Amino acid sequence: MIYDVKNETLPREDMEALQLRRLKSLCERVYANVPFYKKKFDEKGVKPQDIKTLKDVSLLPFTVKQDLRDQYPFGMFAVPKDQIVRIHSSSGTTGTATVVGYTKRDIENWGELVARCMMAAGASAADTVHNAYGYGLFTGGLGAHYGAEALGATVVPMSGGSTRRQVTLLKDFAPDVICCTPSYALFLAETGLEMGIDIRELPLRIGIFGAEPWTNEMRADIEKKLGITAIDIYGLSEIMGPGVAIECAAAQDGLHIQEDHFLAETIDPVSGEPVGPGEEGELVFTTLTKEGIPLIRYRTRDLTTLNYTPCKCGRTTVRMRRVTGRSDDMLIIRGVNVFPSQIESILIDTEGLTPHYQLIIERQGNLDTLEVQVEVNEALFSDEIKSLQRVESKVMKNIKEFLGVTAKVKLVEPKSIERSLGKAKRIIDNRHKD
Ligand code: DLL
Repeated sequence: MIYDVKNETLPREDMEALQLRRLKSLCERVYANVPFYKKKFDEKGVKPQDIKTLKDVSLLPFTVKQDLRDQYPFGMFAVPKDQIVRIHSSSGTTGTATVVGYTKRDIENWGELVARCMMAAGASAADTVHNAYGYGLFTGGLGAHYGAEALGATVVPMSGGSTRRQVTLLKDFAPDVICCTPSYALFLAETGLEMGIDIRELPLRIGIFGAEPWTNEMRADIEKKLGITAIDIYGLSEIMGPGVAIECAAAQDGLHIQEDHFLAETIDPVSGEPVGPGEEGELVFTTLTKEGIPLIRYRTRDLTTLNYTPCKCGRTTVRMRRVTGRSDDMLIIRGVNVFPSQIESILIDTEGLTPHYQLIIERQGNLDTLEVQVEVNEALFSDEIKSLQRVESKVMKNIKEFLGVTAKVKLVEPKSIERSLGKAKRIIDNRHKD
């Protein structure tokens, strides 16, 4: 089922005409109202009137996270403060927070877009949605909440934390849909088993998971352990929050970008030049309808490919391959580029290991060292030492063979790696500490 048939199935020419119209008006708006953009446009020698085709977007300047930090807190807003009805902020792991503001219309659009996502995931107005994304300054909680309400579903505004209580309510309220990070979904399944509640036996049907990278292997694991269909939802605070793109349940093959609101490009992260469809690049978004804090060519740092081929669900919107890494998450271990997701795939594919892991990077002298700590499951834990050693060397061998780096692999006890209630912390990089 498609929530907004008209806008989600526009023929390509109509979509592009709509995008161009919106892009032109966006450029006029930011040039007139945001001194930061006026300066950027002037420095590049580009005027709003220079945008004649969609391809002309490449004439426009990029925006990066640091720009939002430099304009902290409200310098990028394009409307007077009295039109802003909501603020969200992402703290990030480094540096000053970034702040985003929404007008009433922005909030309405966001609700509609997340409602589209929920329907694409297979949910309907008849469903109950257990929302375990954190409420507060993080966009996950309120974003999913307003979307579920716009859809007409019943929302349980659980937020993150109180994991045992979450499991009890999953049993008692029998929701059809759960929203949380993929790593937290696994933690819920694990906690359920400790409490004698097998989530697979509950009516829960659909999980809408995002806010952190995960792999297809992890999806298979979640689907098995929770007995649900696991759908990938993508978004970022700067652009809106959750709901920028979503997988459809029909294909589970790439995430449909809400192109009537967000113009997507992929670029070479080093040169900044556009890359072609199907080629991996950094995802860049221009917000076509945002009023509070419209952004031009925002560099997400997320790596993906764009796929314009038709999808069997009937939506015509471009699909992005799931994001398995960010250009700034890429680890360079002794010169070799390694993404945490590549290691995750190897771990999950290994019998006896769990998706709970951490990567610890140190520098000894001038050499980087990578240690992979991964929890074993109960069965392997109670097996002989010899079996543990066999698994350790198998993982080391696979990492060496597939990724070309030498890693120390340390198997750790079940449940010894700290569980996160939101985004999982997978990387501990001690190289840049004094
Ligand atoms: O994480 C918004 C969100 C909330 C998305 C709930 C989905 C569900 P930020 O905290 O600003 O916003 O973090 C945005 O998280 O640039 C990606 O690197 C990463 N990310 C978000 N969704 C996915 C996903 C929210 N499905 C940053 N797969 C983004 C991979 C994701 N990475």
